[in-house]
Amino acid sequence: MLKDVEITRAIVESYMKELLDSLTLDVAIVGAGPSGMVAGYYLAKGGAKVAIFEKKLSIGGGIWGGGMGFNKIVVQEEAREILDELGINYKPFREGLYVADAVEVATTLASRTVKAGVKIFNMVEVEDLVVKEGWVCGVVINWTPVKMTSLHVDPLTIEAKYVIDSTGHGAQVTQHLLKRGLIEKIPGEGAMWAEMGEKLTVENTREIYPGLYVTGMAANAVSGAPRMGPIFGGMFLSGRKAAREILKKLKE
Ligand code: 48F
Repeated sequence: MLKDVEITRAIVESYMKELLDSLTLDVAIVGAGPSGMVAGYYLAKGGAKVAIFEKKLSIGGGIWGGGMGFNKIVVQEEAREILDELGINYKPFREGLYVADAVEVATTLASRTVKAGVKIFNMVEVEDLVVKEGWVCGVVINWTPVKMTSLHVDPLTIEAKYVIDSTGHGAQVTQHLLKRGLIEKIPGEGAMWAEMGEKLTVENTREIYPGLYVTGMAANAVSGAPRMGPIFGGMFLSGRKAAREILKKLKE
């Protein structure tokens, strides 16, 4: 016999177990877009305890729509090995430039990330950072519907050795440091220039404040570097770079 309340118990018990297990993390990633998920994948593969908090119901960020809703994304040679590592198919467009199906990229990347051991909490918005003595050491979370309806409901807290701002164009998480005067400015992304934007998104992937890394478009937004449109190699390389740097520090 299938009891209705049994379904509820199965969901509540298993969710709460995972939430309790994620209260203390090696790395809390904010945003399940391409750079955040790739970072999560490599961190988990490297043995780190990592969770991603995504405010939307769906994961994938800007992957799904490709360019203007034409659901294809472009990836350059430098990032091809990441597609291979993840088992994502692609077709050469010309030498050194490849096209992948946006739906396959979003679903396969999400699947590989979760199977690597990353817990993704969707519908959870990071509304602030925990900062103590000049070090970012956690995130402040709330349900997205609470934020959307502006209900007066206090949030909860997750402790993490490192936080990654993978929130894309707005650098939502780093904004909290700016508003408190802990960093000087966030210039915002520059005008479209794919080649430069792709190069700089990887260069700008860094620890912007003790304990806080930026990846992907957030890395360019905090550095005033160009946007690049639907080419994604830089996003993947940025996520991998942040993961590698954090793994090194976690082992120190
Ligand atoms: O924007 P997004 O895809 O970030 P990305 O990894 O990739 C950018 C590309 O998609 C594309 C591009 C070039 O290739 O320019 O735009 O830099 O994903 C960011 C994710 O963060 C979530 C948001 O819903 C999206 O899924 N997000 C944003 N703010 C918050 C958040 C927040 N405060 N809490 C939780 N999730």
